[in-house]
Amino acid sequence: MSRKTICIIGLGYIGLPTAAMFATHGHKITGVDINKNLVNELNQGRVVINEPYLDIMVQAAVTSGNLKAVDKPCEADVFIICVPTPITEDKKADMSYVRQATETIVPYLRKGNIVILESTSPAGTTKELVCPILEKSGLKTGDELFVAHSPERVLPGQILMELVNNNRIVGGINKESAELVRDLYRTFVKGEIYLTDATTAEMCKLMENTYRDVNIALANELAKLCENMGISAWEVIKLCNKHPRVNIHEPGPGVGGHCLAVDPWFIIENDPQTAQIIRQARDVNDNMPQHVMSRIEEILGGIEGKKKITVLGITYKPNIDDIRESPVIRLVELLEEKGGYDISIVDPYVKEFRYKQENITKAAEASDLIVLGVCHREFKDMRIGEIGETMRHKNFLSTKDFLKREVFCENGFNYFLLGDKNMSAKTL
Ligand code: SAJ
Repeated sequence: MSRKTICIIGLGYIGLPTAAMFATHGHKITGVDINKNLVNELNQGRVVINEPYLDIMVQAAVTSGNLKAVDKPCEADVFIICVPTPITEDKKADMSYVRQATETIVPYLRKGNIVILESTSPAGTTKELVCPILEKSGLKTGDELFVAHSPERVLPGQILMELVNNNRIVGGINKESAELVRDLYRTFVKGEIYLTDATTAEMCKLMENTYRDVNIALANELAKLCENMGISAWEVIKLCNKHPRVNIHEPGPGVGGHCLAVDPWFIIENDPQTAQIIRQARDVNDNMPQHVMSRIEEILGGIEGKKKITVLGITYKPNIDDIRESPVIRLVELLEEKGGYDISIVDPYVKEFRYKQENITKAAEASDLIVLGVCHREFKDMRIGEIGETMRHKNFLSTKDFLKREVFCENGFNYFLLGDKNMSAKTL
């Protein structure tokens, strides 16, 4: 494809890697963001988000002159909208950023331009919200202005690799739009690119994340069932997954992040009467921190007075610094609301957080319980014997089957695992 000028609105977790990718493949990119600090840093080749190798790629893109950041859109061949679509308190899609972003590009649109919505959006957004705004330019969408939804599908922690290798869906408002957008992404996408209509593409994105959310809810329900039955959900899952058509997900303290805990609500909002399973799954997953809290109360039930709990890991998933919608933080809030707990937190990925300490042994001093919230790789080989020495009561509750139970038992711990019978050193 010939060299294009591309204006990318929103330089967050998706917009920035996408901008860097297009820029290092020869296109000329203007990145637009309302965050002045981000714009300034970027123009110096610096990145404010933490994603492996992104800093190197952005620096290369800025140095080459193919990427610059500004705070207002400008004329271009292509416009890509990558702004957030959060949910409101009452779980409705907040489309204000998409609406605003679309409005800001209207004065710069010219005949023959391409507009792509990448933000995860309720089904129907491209046709019913974006296109009517774009037509204020006087250009006819589908004819003079080519419009598509092409959802991002990348996993935080491996964004650059997945941008290139994942299959991609392009949903055009008509065939020509879809084909033009496919040709553009071909610049760097090595995976397959599948064409469809815009509303189908929007629903695909929502359903991919909903599929995962519902399956995690199923695993969490299994965890609770197994606890009641006195067997291990982890063993059940391991064995079930030997079946060629079964893939049970992992239970855990809940579902976090800005995708799985959000996107299913866009489907529910559209048709709450029909989206029954999706709604229940959301409730099951949202209730997991409460479930972990009950297990904590059970374990510490016999201890009088104030209790100390050390929490290991508070991000929404392992080996990243993102704490958005983290279920472990919800658990910390539940402990605070309940009261009567001293809390200490260790998380090597999070720079600052209340109760945060750097060293596990120090943090665990005089603790009655350690809770493993997130399986950061740094926790794999912690010296549990040494840590246990300073604790008041040697209790360990793991929300994931990540560590070796035997090591805890050898060191005199009561080891508890979410989704498993209440097994302690004494009952082993
Ligand atoms: N989790 C479980 N059990 C599991 C898997 C995950 O409890 O078996 C939890 C994690 O601990 C975490 C949450 O789910 O709290 C979400 O983590 P994740 O790794 O499943 O997904 P995200 O939110 O980081 O990224 C997802 C991805 N979607 C799918 O895998 C279908 C990614 O490809 C999307 O691009 C991203 O959402 C997005 O931006 O929509």
